[in-house]
Amino acid sequence: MENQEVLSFAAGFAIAGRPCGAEEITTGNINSTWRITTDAESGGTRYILQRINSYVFRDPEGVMRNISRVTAHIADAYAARGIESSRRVLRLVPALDGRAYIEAGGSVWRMYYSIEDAYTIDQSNDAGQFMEAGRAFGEFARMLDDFPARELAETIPDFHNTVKRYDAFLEAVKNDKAGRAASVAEEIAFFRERRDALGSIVQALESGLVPCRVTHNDTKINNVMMDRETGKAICVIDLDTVMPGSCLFDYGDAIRSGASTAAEDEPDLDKVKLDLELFRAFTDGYLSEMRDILTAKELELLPMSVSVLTCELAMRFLTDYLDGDLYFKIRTPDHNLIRARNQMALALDIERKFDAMREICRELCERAFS
Ligand code: GN1
Ligand code: MG
Repeated sequence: MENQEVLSFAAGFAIAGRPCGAEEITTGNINSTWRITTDAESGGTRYILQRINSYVFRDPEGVMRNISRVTAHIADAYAARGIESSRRVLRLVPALDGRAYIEAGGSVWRMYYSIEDAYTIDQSNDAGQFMEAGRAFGEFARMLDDFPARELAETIPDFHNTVKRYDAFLEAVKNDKAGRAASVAEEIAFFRERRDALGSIVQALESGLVPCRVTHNDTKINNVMMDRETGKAICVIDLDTVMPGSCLFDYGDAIRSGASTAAEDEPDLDKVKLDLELFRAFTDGYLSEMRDILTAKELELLPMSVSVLTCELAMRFLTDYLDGDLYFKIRTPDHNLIRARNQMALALDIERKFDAMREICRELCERAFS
């Protein structure tokens, strides 16, 4: 998309001054994002402009309603405690007509104030940093503990419903739209073997064994902004998938994405392992915020959630590969297959380390309650 066009959309928001710079930020797999700068006379202020992917988010209004409510709730909670929150929670820039978004060029666009002097990391081997991420996602959940979760729109219905995702996977195998099923028979078998385990968290949620909470649903470490000066986590970002769900989705997905020794699309599978030190660090940070909130059942299911969420994403990548790459942005024709194999390798290592994970959780829980 031409910068000129992006700038014209940016001008639809109540920003200070004239937007003059648009630089695309290409890290996300779903939405498209630009950093917008206003001209020097008006202070060179920076904003984040995003086009919501309407293939993935069928109800962009619901997405924006959720984000408006959740960010307001967190800002109010900080204000009530006398804490300045402009760098601790995302702030939407209203459109010129007062709405939270604009519709332009066939898409829905929204804008945030940029959080300055902060950065994100795509991957970290630093236990201290990963503990900060755990603390940040834990704090996010804690701040929203008194929010009526069921009032939130389900922005992607059944997002972590692994039972339905398994059915969608079988459907993709059957339809074989891209003619690739025969070439990935081993991968397909992997998920058939894990069918029962895959459904365990969603079944616990549906049967009421674990509570429904506000969940973030994309708890990658790069969705936490770190303060440039202190290195501490300051703000959780990427709120499109905030929905009702289980906190086990968030915890499991955070470990899956952040405690791996390799990037999600590393093709050399020998490099893909679960790092138990990172696992411990995140769990420690998360429990430092959530220890009084989580139920005994949730605590018990922490290790299981890591296994389930890893298999879930592996299966989603393979499903998209079978469908002909409709969902995730790809950079090479086999990108989704590489990602699927990578996450399968991680899932296998998690299975090998399951007892060690359980032991670490037990130890941290004991400490948390002592
Ligand atoms: C997508 O675009 P990004 O990186 O925030 C996906 C997540 C996956 C992730 C894997 C809405 O997130 O569920 O875990 O890719 N988001 C959506 O990299 O499907
Ligand atoms: Mg995301």
